[in-house]
Amino acid sequence: KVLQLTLAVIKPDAVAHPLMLEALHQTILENNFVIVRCKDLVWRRQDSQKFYSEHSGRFFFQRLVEFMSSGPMRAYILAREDAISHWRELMGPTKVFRARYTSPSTIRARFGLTDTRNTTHGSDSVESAQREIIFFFPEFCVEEWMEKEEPLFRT
Ligand code: DAT
Ligand code: MG
Repeated sequence: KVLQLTLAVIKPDAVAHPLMLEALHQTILENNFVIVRCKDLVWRRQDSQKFYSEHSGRFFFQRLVEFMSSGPMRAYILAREDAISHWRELMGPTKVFRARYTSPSTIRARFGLTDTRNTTHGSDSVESAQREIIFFFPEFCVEEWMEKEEPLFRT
């Protein structure tokens, strides 16, 4: 198993509720993720459109863009063994109602409001993690971090 970085985002619906934000932050810590970077930010519509461009044309795209630029979000770079799949497992299925049915203990099942307002984002592959980390943290260099910091996790 290898150390990975992933991008995790707490979306505006969850940031709007301080106790939910705190619960999600605790979930990150309890699951042995190292918080490499963390910041709060607000997207403009253009940021939403660019980040989710793969979904442009889908019926939910406008709703998604409006929602993601509707208020503050919190973004994390998280490090852990298998960080990408582990965070996705904790989030559960994209669709909140499916999540409640199939995996009720997941984040989206517990806190999600609708299929769009589903509380959290997580990268889904090594390539998307790299791209999304740069999207949120343009000053962060993944290669440099791996070179300098990754050895510390082995000792
Ligand atoms: P994920 O966030 O699990 O990677 P995705 O990449 O397929 O899911 O979609 C991105 C976001 O778009 C998702 O978190 C919420 C929204 N979305 C996806 N499918 C949807 C649907 N069928 N109805 C409403 N919103 C949807
Ligand atoms: Mg996705």
